[in-house]
Amino acid sequence: MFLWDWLAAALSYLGLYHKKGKLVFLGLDNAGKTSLLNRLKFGTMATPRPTGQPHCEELNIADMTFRTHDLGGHKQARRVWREYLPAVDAIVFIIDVTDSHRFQEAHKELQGLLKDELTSATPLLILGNKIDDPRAAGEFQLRTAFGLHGLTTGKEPRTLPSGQRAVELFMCSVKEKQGYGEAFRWLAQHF
Ligand SMILES: Nc1nc2c(ncn2[C@@H]2O[C@H](COP(=O)(O)OP(=O)(O)O)[C@@H](O)[C@H]2O)c(=O)[nH]1
Ligand SMILES: [Mg+2]
Repeated sequence: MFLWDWLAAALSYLGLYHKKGKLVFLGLDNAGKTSLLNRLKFGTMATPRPTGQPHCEELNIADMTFRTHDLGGHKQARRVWREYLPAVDAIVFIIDVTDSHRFQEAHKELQGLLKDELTSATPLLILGNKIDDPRAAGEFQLRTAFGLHGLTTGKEPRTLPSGQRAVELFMCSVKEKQGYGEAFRWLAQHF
């Protein structure tokens, strides 16, 4: 298969073929953002990382731009990704579901994002990643830890009342290629 065919196939799988927009992947370090980006880029988990951890990576395929930013840590980084937010069409917030010690830290970041007036109408996909790992928290447990009961707007395809922000949690494994296809197809119908 030619590279172009591969990329077109990858985009159609995600419901993003012929779509135009900017997506940003946010989450604590180690959540799986770079792995997800590489899945889109090469279809592999390989993480070329010769010079330490970049805080920001970008990928362009056709009319779609994907960017990753690590959350948490110092204010300087926050300023950088926040400047990018007004241009963003959809947000993907990734959580490592095996790392319950950092749920509180990740929850704080998610709360900050939910409160941010810059993106109060931007569709938000929350990915609970690494469900292949035996230590993974279940979906209900994750919804409880992140205060998502009653907050998410539903996995079924439907049009939301105007002004209502689309927010939903999907569990996935970037490693095992599970769950994120459905999640992106959900996201794609909201922008
Ligand atoms: N078990 C498992 N490990 C994963 C999965 N996705 C990513 N990882 C691993 O988690 C670590 C951090 O991933 P990375 O993409 O660098 O996270 P980032 O800091 O958010 O960019 C790496 O060792 C990945 O191989 C997954 O679905 N399952
Ligand atoms: Mg990374």
